[in-house]
Amino acid sequence: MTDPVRKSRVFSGIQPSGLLPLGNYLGAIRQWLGTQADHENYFCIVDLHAVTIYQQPEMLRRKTLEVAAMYLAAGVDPRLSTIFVQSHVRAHAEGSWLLTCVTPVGWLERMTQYKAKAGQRTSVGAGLLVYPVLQAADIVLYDANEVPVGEDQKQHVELAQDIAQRFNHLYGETFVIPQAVIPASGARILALNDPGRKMSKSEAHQRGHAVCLTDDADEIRNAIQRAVTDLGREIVFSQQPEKAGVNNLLEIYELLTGRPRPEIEAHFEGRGYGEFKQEVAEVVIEALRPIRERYRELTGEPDELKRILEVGAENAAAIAEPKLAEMKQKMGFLASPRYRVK
Ligand code: AQP
Repeated sequence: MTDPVRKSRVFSGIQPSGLLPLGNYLGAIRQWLGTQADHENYFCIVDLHAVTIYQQPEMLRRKTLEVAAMYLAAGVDPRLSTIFVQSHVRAHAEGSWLLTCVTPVGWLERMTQYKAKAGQRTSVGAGLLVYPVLQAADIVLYDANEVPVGEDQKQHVELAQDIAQRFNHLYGETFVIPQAVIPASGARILALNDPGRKMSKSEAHQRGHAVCLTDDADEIRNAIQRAVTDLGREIVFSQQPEKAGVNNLLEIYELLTGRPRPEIEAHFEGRGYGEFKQEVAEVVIEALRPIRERYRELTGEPDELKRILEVGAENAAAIAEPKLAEMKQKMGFLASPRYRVK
């Protein structure tokens, strides 16, 4: 299905539902930077996903621009990558409906994120159940080969594979089957105050849960100094549950310094947790400083951000709309001049 001369295509996105925590940066955005030069990249601000949970409208508008600013500040280059807002390309919503109709409800009820989020609520919006189908549409409309995400999204990308295969089976070869790309380290950055859970945007406002990319030096120092570790003394990479807090801080240190694991363990050998946390905090502060400064400049230029997003939406629609037209044609919809693809 993939055109042998086209570059491998990458699609990924982040919800504009809050301040971006370090987990989003290490699990997703940092991976994106690695594919910019030699892949065709589509990095989306997935606002249609964000509204599966109520968003205060003015906040959603603001957060959408803030996430765009954060992509740029973190190094996503609009000359190399298409940056756009999901709701600006209508094919996502329409394609999602078409895919919903080929998706058994049992596949959606199996999703662990749905079960976890639905379990926390008395009333569950239907969007929460079907949003993995929207995510599948996001990916397959671009015939994306690679989907760089954190570990929490692995199951959703596998669902996108199943949905694409089912559509191909019912209506003939239409979609490339996407592959999740999950980093070896940083795939699941844990909550600093509870290393049994992942660090997440929706909880980033809780004291001590996360470091956000916009935090200043004192906020970062405080969060890391308070990070939950264990009663032991060994500063070593370990998959043992009781070492999860230390392992988490070590992974953050590893990713931000690029030093090999044995060298890091040797560096911290014999040192106490207090000193260890201090050094991790300084590394995080220095790594985030340029991002925070650039972010501040960019949020002062909303017109420029909107211009970049407009160009991005045009580029994205140029790929997604013909794919949607192909889906509709294959499914048997009567063509209409009102829906002619530009
Ligand atoms: N802790 C994490 N470690 C590594 N990667 C992560 N990602 C998210 N958290 C971590 C990856 O970041 C991308 C964007 O995901 P998202 O917008 O769903 O972010 P979130 O922080 O998970 O957002 P929410 O709204 O707070 O969701 P919940 O409540 O589900 O945690 C994805 O590639 C994701 O894998």
